Amino acid sequence: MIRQRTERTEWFRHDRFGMFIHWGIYAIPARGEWVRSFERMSDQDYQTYVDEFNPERYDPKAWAKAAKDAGMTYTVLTAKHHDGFCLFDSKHTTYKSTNTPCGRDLVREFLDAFREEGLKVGLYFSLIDWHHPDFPAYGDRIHPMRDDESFRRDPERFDAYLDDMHAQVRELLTGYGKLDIMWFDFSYDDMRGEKWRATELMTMIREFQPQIIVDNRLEASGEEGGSIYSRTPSFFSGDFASPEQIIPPQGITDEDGRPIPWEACMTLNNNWGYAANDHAYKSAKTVIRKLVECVSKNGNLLLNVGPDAKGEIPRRSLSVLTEVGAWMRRNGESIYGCGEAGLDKPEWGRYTRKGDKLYAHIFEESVGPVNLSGLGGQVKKARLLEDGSELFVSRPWNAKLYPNDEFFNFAQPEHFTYPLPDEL
Ligand code: FHN
Repeated sequence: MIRQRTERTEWFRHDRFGMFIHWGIYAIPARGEWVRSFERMSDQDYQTYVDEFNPERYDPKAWAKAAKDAGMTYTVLTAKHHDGFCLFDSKHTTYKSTNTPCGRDLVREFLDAFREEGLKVGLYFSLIDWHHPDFPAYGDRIHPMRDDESFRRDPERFDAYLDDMHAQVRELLTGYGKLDIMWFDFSYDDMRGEKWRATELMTMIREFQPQIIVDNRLEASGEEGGSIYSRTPSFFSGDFASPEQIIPPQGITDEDGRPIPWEACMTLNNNWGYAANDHAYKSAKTVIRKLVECVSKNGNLLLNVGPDAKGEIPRRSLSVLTEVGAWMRRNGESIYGCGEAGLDKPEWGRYTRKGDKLYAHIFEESVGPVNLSGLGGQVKKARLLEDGSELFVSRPWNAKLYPNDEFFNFAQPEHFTYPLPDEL
């Protein structure tokens, strides 16, 4: 299990930076992807949006170029979110993009465009389906719109739901070419593991797409074998962990301390789906620092965009991605294929490492030289990634990194204010 997981995730642990795309009918109300649930919309209310869905400016090639220019190397699109609306031409529902004025299989066009741009492709698939007649309500926390008292949890009906859910996953696995990621979302309360018939689902996935990597959100309740964090992960525990909106303090390991592949998924503003009035965008600097932090802890960053009802990525998102891309073009070698440095976090920023190359990401404007604590004589030379210029590393026991002009002054003998140790 763990060996295969390590092999399957090799490209994932190298690529480090991906684009998450939450897109669907909810882009029309433009109040986030949970709008139907939070505003207790009935099927009829929501149908208004379905009937008018026609993203005439949808250009997945432009999306793919924006992702690539940002330095992203893989992407995950919501093929179906909790509202049950399929962005693909599923034969198991009429609730799909090909049944709207749009008339297009949006997933197929997305996959073609991103593969053509050389990015790896993944699909997000919701285990929850607010539209399916056989998906039961679970209190008012998850699906308040199902207030119908007569609706109850009925094993036969839920099995019928699972048959359709599995059939749609099979459609995606067998009808859309090679996929790199299957991103399930989400288990909750007692709805996890075999309640989704997870072994059957994962068996199908491994049969049709043996190379694909799967997130850990099928989860597992104790008796079904362990989660991805356990020393005995279950067959459906997944290939990578998927912390959301947070970066784990120390990275992620299992019970025996073995590193687990992981990616932090994060929004650029405060919503996954398009929200017209959410202007609280992260700056490019914040995104870069979060990406560096993820990599410094052996993780990835899956950064989300929420395209609008016309099919365009919001301009604010694009401007942040453009700035991040400019940084990645000059500094990407400190991200791709890198991981933790095995050193304490320095006070001025973070380290990432690739083999015998150490990358010092200096976040804080440091007064004077940067203390490469504990590195002493280990550093042979230093270069600024931005322009390749030489940086100087002093050779006392606690090496310091100097911008070249400053060190040049320091190097004069009278500046040595302490005896150098005999051995270096
Ligand atoms: O409910 C979803 C939410 O809409 C979004 O898709 C995030 C992304 O990881 N996952 C769930 C919340 O945990």
